Amino acid sequence: MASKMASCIFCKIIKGEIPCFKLFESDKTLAFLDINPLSKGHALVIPKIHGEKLTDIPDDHLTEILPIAKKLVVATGAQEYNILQNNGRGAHQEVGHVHFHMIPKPNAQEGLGIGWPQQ
Ligand code: DGP
Repeated sequence: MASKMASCIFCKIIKGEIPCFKLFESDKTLAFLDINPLSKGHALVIPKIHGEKLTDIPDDHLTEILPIAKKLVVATGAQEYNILQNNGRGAHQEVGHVHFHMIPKPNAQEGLGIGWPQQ
């Protein structure tokens, strides 16, 4: 586990070793813009504790995730959006640290950026 954490991109983002456009942070949760967005405002919400799949993460490290995803949806003004979470290579997971995508639909973003902190 320790070696996986050392090489984990999202653990490096959490530690501030790799920059990100931060949207929310607490002791257990981080949200930031996806580097390869499917639409403007595409964000990732992650538990700070390292785990590859959802089943690796203790329940008490997941409690903020969906409420934060909801807040980000509201901040974008999007009326249509996807919340997506991939587990395993065969399920299109590229980064081996649990993350929830919040993907606003491209045609519903008039409010994008309002209320979001600058990096
Ligand atoms: P998934 O296929 O569900 O594992 O999605 C991984 C996402 O992570 C993908 O949309 C791109 C994003 N991503 C990968 N590396 C970085 C990074 O260094 N910074 C940021 N902000 N996002 C990243």
